[in-house]
Amino acid sequence: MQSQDRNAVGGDTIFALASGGGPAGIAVVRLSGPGAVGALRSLAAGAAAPGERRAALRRLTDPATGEVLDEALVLAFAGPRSFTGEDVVELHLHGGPAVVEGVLSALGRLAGLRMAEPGEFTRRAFLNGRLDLTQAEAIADLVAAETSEQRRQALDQAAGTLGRLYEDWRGRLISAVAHVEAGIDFADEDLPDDVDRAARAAVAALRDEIAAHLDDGRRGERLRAGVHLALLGRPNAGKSTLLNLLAGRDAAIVSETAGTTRDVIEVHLDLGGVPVIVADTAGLRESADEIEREGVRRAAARADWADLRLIVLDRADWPEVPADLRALAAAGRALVVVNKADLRPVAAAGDLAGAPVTAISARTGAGIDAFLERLTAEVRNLALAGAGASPAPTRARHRRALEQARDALGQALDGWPGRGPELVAEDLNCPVTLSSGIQALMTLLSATKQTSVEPSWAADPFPSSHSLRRALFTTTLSLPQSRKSALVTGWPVLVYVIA
Ligand SMILES: Nc1nc2c(ncn2[C@@H]2O[C@H](COP(=O)(O)OP(=O)(O)OP(=O)(O)O)[C@@H](O)[C@H]2O)c(=O)[nH]1
Ligand SMILES: [Mg+2]
Repeated sequence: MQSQDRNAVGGDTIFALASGGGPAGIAVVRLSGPGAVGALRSLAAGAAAPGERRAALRRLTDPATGEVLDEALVLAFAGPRSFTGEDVVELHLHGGPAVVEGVLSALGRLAGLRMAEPGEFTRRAFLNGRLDLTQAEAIADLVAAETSEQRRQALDQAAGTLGRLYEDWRGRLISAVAHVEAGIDFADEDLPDDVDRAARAAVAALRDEIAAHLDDGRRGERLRAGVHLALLGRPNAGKSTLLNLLAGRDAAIVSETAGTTRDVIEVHLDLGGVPVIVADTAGLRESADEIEREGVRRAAARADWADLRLIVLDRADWPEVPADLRALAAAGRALVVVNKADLRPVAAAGDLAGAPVTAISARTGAGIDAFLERLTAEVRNLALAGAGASPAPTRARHRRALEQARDALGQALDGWPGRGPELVAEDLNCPVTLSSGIQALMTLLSATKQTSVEPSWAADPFPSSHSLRRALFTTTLSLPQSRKSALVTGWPVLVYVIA
C-alpha cells in the first residue's frame, strides 16, 4: 500500500488525536504516512488492516506489553485518495482519557512514528496537492466556525470556490502574457492587431474584476473574524445594561454611579448567523479622573475602528442631542437607541444625522425586539451583502495579494507596448509586470515559489523552451489557422508542435 508517490511529503508517519480532548463517547486518533497501516497492524496484534475505506472492529493492544487498550473501530484510506494524499488510518476509540493516552503512547513508541504538529495533516494535504492554500485555510475556518454563516462561507471555500476563481484569473493572465510576449518577440513581423487588442482587453477586464472583488466592503473577512460593534454614549446612558441584555448575562457592572465602566468589555453574540463582538465602553465625557480619562480614550479608539457604532442616548439627551454624539452618528456606520423609555414615553423614530433611531428600555426589554431586528439586518448587511453571488476574500493575506495583482495589471496597462518596429526597451516592462501579477495570484493558491506557467502537454519535445512560449502555443490554438502561422514564424517549438 505504500509507494513513494503516495507518501511524497513526510517520509515519517504522523499521528494525533483528531477529536476534542476530555471524556467523550468516541475519540478519533488519525495517522498519516507510509507507516500508518503497519502501525495499525502492530496495535491490532498482527490482524490485517480492513479493506480500503471499510470499517472493522479490532482489539488494540500495546505491542510492548501486550496490554489491551481498547476495542476500536478502525478505517484505512490508501493514498493518494485520502485527506492528506498519504496512507491514512483512523482509530475510533472509546473516548476516555486513559484509552486515548494508552493508544497515543503505544503509537509514540513505534519506529518511524511521531506526534503531528498542529495543522500538520492539512499541511501535508496541501503539500501533496490535495488542497490549494485557500482550501487549507478554509479547513481551519471550518474547524473554528461558530455561526451558521461562518460555516457556509468556510464550506464554500473548502469546496474550492475561491481557489477556482483565482485559478481562472491566473490562467487568463498567463494567456494574455503569452500574447504580449509574442508581440514583442516578433515585433518585426506582421502580427495580427486583434491579438494585441484582445490581450489588452483581457488584462483590463481582469483588472476590473479583481478591483470589484476587492470592493466588497470586507464582508468575507468580517464574517470570518466577527463584526465589531461598539456601544458608545454618555456615562449612565445604560450601555452596560444593554450589553448585559444582549449577552443574556451580567457581563458588565451596572450602577447608577456615572463613570462605572472603564475597561472595554467584550461579549460574543450570534446575530442571524453572523458572529458579532459587542464592546461596552466608558461613557464619553470630560473627566478629571485619570483612570476614567484612559477609559474614555479607549472608548474613542474603539469607536474609530469598530465596524458599527451603537450610540446609546439617555432620553434626557433626546431630541436635543449633544454635538459630539451627533457627530459620531453623522460619521456613518451607526445606529442610535434612545434608552430608558420606561421612565417616560419617548417619541423616537426616524434618524439622527442619517443613523436610524429606536426607542428602548434596556431595563424592561421594551422595544428590544424591534431594535434587534434592525441590528441583525445591519450586521448581516455588513458581513453578507452580495454573498452567494460570488465568493469574497476572507483574509488580509488574500486582500494583499489581490491588491498587488490589481496594481501590477494597472501598471502594465499604463505601459502597454507599442506595436511594430518602434518597439522600445520600456515595452519589455509590460510582460514582466504582468508576470508579477501572475505571481501574486499564484501566492493565493500556493505557498511555493514555482514558476507561473506549467507545460500544457505532457511530453515537451523542447524542455528548455521558455514556459511562456508553451503557454502561447495553447492560447494560439484558439486562433484561426492563418493567424497561427503568423505567430509561429521563426518559432521552432511552435512549428514543430503544430506540424
Ligand atoms: N429606568 C431605567 N434605568 C436604566 C435603564 N437602563 C439603565 N438604567 C439605569 O441607569 C444606570 C446606569 O446604567 P449603566 O448600564 O451602568 O450605564 P452606562 O452607560 O454603562 O454607564 P457608565 O458605565 O458609567 O458609562 C443604572 O442605574 C441602570 O440601572 C432603563 O432602560 N430604564
Ligand atoms: Mg457602563
